Amino acid sequence: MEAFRAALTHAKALAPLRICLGNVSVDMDSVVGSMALAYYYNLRSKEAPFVGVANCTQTFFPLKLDINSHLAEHGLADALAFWSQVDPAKLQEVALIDHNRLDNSQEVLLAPLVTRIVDHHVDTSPLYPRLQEKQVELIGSATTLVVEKLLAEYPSAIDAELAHFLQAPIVLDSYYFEPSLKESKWTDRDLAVYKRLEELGGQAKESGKVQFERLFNAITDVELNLKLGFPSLLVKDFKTYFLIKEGSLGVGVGTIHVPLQTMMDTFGLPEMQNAMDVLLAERKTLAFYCILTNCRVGDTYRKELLAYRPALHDGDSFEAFVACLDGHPGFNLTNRRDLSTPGSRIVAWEVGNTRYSRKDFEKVMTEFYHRM
Ligand SMILES: [Mn+2]
Repeated sequence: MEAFRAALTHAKALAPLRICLGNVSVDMDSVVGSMALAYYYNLRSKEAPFVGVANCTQTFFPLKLDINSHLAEHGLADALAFWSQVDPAKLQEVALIDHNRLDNSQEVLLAPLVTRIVDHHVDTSPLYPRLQEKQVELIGSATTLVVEKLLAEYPSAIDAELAHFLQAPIVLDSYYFEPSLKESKWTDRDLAVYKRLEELGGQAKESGKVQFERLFNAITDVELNLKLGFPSLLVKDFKTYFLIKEGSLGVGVGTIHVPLQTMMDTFGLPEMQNAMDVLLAERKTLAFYCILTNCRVGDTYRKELLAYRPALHDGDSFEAFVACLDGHPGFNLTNRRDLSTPGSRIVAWEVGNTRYSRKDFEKVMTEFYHRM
């Protein structure tokens, strides 16, 4: 861990020339994955070091309760850089981790600099002119792919503490290898990598199950989430999907770990509507906003989906979007409710197939686009 900490802290202290950039949802996989990938590249080459970069501002990052506690626990709070600290004019090279298509806001700026991709999402990448290495495999965690590389080429680089650090996204993304989520949230490759990290001492401090429970509770605690306020919940775990009309009109999807009814009781629908309007006005390329709730009820998970159209947006494409969601066999949406207020359209459902996740919005959007 000492070498990992020293290498990344040193790289961050220099003006970043080469970065490993996680996706804009800034989840554990993106953050740990970007740091691990930077470490791997820096072991492989002594050129200008790669820096692990969280794809957000430094002021946004405290919303990520689980990741902040994970970095602090391992003394790595100073080893991670933020996108807001990077001077794009000085950048020479970008490696994408945990996404293969740049966020719309970064596409023009960074596409000419992308040389490497390590990811586990559906490949929707454009042709990057300088791309040299690309690994896109549909497994549970992008971090699994990076740890596989470290284990194969630099096995002695992972000590017990680093093993414990690296296994966090794998236990989280897989819901600690929840059997019903096999093949959707984890695969045998994720499990094999986790077992190797366990053998290297990742279990010494606490079991993977305990680590999962602790981190998962930091993300999903309803009280802690409500305290953040609704505008923060909208962007805390937020991703945009831009296949509609090839990038001109997108959908933002926020995952929120609070039931819809609890949010409506706490904040009230008018305040929620107002916050979504503000967000959509700020991000001019977004047409609609969706909330995907994900809450644990005992040993099972309950998911709900809400689709929102602000007053000023064209109604026809929203109705087409809602129809696409409604009939989508993947989500298997049930119990449709119309929560529209004067001036806005709000439709909410229960998600019948709780194995379906936000990641699957890529498939939904592709289908929606082809219908239009
Ligand atoms: Mn991921």
